Amino acid sequence: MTDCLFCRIARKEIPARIVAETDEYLAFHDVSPQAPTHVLVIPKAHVASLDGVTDPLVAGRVALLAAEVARSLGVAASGYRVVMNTGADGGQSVPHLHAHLLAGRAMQWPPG
Ligand code: DGP
Repeated sequence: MTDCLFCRIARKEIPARIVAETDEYLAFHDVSPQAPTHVLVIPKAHVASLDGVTDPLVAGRVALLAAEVARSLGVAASGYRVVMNTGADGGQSVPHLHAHLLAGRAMQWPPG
């Protein structure tokens, strides 16, 4: 999708601090970190949210790339949270599927 913010990051039209990349997926630091480690994982192909995902591989690849990034950044042993905000009530502000990898501090529950 031409004007989508994360599509533009995927095409390298907007700079981002990339931490991992494959042909089809990208992981980059969130511009507004909510934890000492806050990375976003996206498919490069546009899909608006988890609600629009039809291929289970897409959700699986996003989740497993988040786990791989957690290991590569050295936060897997202490633990982390992976979140996909979905839709308005889910708190999603960017309509391109993304998983938040949050780590580096103890997370609270319920998340609010
Ligand atoms: P959500 O609210 O779940 O849709 O999360 C969107 C996240 O995207 C939010 O944590 C801030 C982040 N974000 C927004 N604009 C940019 C940007 O231009 N660059 C980067 N790296 N992150 C962004």
